[in-house]
Amino acid sequence: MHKPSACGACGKSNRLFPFTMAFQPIVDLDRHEIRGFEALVRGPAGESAGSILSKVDATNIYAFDQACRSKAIALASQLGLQRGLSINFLPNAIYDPKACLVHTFKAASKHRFPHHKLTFEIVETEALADPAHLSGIVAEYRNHGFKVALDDFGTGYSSLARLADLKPDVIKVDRVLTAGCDASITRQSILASIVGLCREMRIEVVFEGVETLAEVHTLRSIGARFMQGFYFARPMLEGFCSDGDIPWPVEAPAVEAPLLQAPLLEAPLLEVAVADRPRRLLMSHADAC
Ligand SMILES: [Ca+2]
Repeated sequence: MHKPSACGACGKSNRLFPFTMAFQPIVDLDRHEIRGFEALVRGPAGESAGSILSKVDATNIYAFDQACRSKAIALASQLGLQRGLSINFLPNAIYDPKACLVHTFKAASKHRFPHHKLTFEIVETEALADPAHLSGIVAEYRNHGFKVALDDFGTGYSSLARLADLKPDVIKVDRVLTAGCDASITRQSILASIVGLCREMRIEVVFEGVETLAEVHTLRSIGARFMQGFYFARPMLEGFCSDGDIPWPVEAPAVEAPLLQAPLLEAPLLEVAVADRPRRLLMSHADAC
């Protein structure tokens, strides 16, 4: 990874290409309300993230990453967002936490965006040469009252070791685990253990890439509360959907489970019949509390 020779090099990068943001809701299934929105980069006319990210290289990654954070905050503020805002960032695009994040902090202050409503999602696309560097970034965000999320949990570099090292406020479970979970006992066991683990660690869990009602019901049966995905809403270019736009599933009242006193996997998750899975998994979960 190319590194600038000194902090401030982000401002000397090549002139950036135009881009904007789309916003996809993260929903709260307990309250039937939108928890917040994730800002996703798009072209000015709604072009895909891939078409924009293909223009990012070693000469402009610092400026682009910084501009993304500032753009998301400015746009969300101009659009009158009252809910939370999640912003992706690449830890390798941060050269010096204190110097590189100052523009983000200024953007939040300028737009009077409450720090506690901002969550920064750590996206690791390559191995970090210095894991302590990431810890420094997380610490700097926390010092300013922001939340930190571990993105794409369950894939690549977003591992249990990273969870232990960073102790984020939120983890976002990747679609590789949620996709087809209704038909996979193995996935249900893994997801249930993630829910239990994060409950013990007081970490919020968001399940990404939820696309079907069957996945929603299965995730609810193992105690999932926050979800994101095409089932609920697609990203909206420079706009926000409302609570009334979400197809809230009809379901039994949610169980407010206290912290687990025993490992969730001690519950007989693998012994229940597939046809009876949602009810039995919920009972197993409650029994374990
Ligand atoms: Ca993300």
